[in-house]
Amino acid sequence: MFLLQSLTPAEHEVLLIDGNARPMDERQLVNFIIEKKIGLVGIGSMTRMVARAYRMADAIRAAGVPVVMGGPHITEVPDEALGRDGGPRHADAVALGEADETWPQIVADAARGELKEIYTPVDESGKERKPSLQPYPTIPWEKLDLEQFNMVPKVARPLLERHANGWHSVHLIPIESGRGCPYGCEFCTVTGFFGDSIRFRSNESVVNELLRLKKHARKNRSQVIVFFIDDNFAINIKRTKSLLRDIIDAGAQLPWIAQISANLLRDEELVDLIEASHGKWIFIGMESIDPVNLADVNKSFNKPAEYAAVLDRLARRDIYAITSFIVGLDNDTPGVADRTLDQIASWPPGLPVFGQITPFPSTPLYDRLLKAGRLTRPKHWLEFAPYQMANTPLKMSIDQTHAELDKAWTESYSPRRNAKALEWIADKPIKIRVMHFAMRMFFRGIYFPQMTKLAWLKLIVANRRSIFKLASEGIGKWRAPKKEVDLAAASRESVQRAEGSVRARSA
Ligand code: B12
Ligand code: SF4
Repeated sequence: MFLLQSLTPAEHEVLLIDGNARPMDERQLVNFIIEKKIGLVGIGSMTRMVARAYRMADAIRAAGVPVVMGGPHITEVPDEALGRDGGPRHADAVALGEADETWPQIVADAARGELKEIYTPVDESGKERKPSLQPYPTIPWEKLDLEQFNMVPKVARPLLERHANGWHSVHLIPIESGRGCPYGCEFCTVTGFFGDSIRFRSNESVVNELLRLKKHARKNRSQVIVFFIDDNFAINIKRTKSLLRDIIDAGAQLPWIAQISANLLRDEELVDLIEASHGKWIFIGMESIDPVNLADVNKSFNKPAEYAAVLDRLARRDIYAITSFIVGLDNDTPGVADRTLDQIASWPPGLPVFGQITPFPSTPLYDRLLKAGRLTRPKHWLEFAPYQMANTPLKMSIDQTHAELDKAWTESYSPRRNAKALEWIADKPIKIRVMHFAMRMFFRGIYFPQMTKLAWLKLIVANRRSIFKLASEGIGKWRAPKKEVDLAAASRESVQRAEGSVRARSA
């Protein structure tokens, strides 16, 4: 949405609301729209939140304000939003595919009251046109109100403002350096959506964006962490290395996170450059430790036998991984959680995340399961339920799959595993261990929502031993330099006293 905002013709003002960061119900949203005199509402959504997006769209349209919808889900099933599949209509217009070029046109049409139903990015001959990303618009981060995107819980901000330089305000800023991934994993929408043509921004444009963000963070005494949202940030290793070198040469390093597939992390030089450019966390779609499962979903380029070496290569440079697994693949049987957890325990610690296999519309997986009559909820998104299967697995039941998923999450973030993770990195600086522990607490919340103070309190009590250990060591370290300073001052004083008495005696 930051990108579309910056592509909006200058005479229009754009207000951004992230439904995750600033949730509103239908009435609140409509009141906001009326109060701000908004003339056109654009809604983007992933499949999992589209039912909510439709509810919002219905309420906005009922209030007489036109709605345009776009994004991956709308592109995959546009008839649904337009009510052409027998269901109710939710949008006045839909933008299919990448809307970089169609959005300004949509806004102009809406301003004239001539909104069309479907906007498709095509060239003069009617062929789909993908934005080249060169040139790339400037996103004016300095001018945007990022308050709704501050990741630090409100209760913790005053304390951190006083004691932790800049950590009261932490922003995870999404930056794309390129689009597209040609690998075509069976469950993934990316190859279908962005096409297998990979496009990159120029190094210069990415470096300039980082430099501006760095300056902004320094000025505001806040922390900026960059999320390179490319689906496979090292898909062209040569180009990624050249970008990272340019970032280092320009001094544009900010802590960053990116998604890179395991096969591309064999390259030592690449990992060296990731470290030097301040890459901290790499999201790796491991999916499964079973090569049969990986072959089934067209992801045989993942080699489970090398996962440990890849994670070790990263951990040696203080880079850790968010390791993502899918439960319910065709070769999974009861006990898959335990088998996976055993493997994970033998690797350097990371942040494992687990999801059930999900047939997203328009993916090869969806078509295969549909043909095989295995979709139990063919329109699962309209009755969205977190972590619930929408198809029958082959070698276990749906209930068994849910139980495996639950086991994987429960055990991965148990106080015992959290303590073990800290033990594994016991020789690392305290800063790294505190960060690791904090990330574990937050990542647990993906599956076990931690929305109340009580939930956090329970979590703290359960992990009290690890917290106590870190806190006592941290306080010791914090006081140590102070003690050193005190000792240095005392010895300076005694030297001065001694010198004074020597001078006095000689006089
Ligand atoms: C960043 C990201 C996240 C972030 C989201 C942060 C945020 N709030 O933005 C995080 C890490 C939290 C995340 C989580 C998840 N994600 Co995600 N994520 C992405 C990622 C990598 C980048 C999104 C992005 O900004 N792209 C760049 C912009 C330019 O592209 P775009 O968003 O598609 O927008 C363009 C067009 O779609 C269109 N457009 C989009 N919206 C609108 C709206 C209007 C009005 C118009 C006109 C046009 C328009 O115009 C834009 C410019 O061309 C995409 C993959 C990808 N490369 O897109 C996956 C992706 C969106 N995620 C996906 C999934 C599945 C998830 C999870 C469900 C994973 C999981 N199993 O838990 C979770 C859900 C989290 C939740 N509860 O909200 C899928 C969605 C598939 C689908 N059909 O819904 C994607 C496509 C990845 C994939 N492998 O298939 N994700
Ligand atoms: S490597 Fe990742 S982004 Fe590329 S097709 Fe596979 S899952 Fe999708």
